Amino acid sequence: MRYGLFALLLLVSQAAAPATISISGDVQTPVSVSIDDLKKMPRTTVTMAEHGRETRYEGVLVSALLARAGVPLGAALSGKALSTYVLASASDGYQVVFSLGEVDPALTHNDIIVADTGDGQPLAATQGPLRIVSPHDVRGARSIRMLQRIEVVQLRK
Ligand SMILES: Nc1nc2c(c(=O)[nH]1)N[C@H]1C(S)=C(S)[C@@H](COP(=O)(O)O)O[C@H]1N2
Ligand SMILES: [Mo]
Repeated sequence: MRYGLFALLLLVSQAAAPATISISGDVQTPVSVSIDDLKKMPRTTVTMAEHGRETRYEGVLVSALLARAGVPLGAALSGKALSTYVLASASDGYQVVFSLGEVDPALTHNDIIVADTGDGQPLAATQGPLRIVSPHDVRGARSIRMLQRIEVVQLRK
């Protein structure tokens, strides 16, 4: 019985993703970004088809969030900085990686965003409250739901 309650609490704590994500690792300044912060930033809309159904996601480019943490982008994304990757982790333990070059709109056209709404509605608990959407991937596998944190790793320093 006691164990049952413990298991339930564990399940609940794992299921709830925060409305704030942290950006840390090889950054100039670690930052945490809330949904309120996202609403005040330049917004990007993308559509992604899953199971034959299109959803219109809205949010902020991952690159704009990385810029806040002082990650090199644009002209500064050259040389050793190009060995940098972006690790995204979710509250269910799921993790995906993007290269820094893939998320920089000055280098590639991937429109990878942290979304806070789908079809104009806040994301359901199984999706959000925050989710990365990588709309030009062939499959949705890297569009990580229940996003918790973003860590930046520069391999060559
Ligand atoms: N946190 C988390 N995100 C995830 C997954 C997961 O297991 N956990 N599965 C991925 C896979 S394989 C797919 S196809 C899409 C499915 O997204 P949907 O449930 O919105 O269709 O979510 C991706 N994001
Ligand atoms: Mo998938």
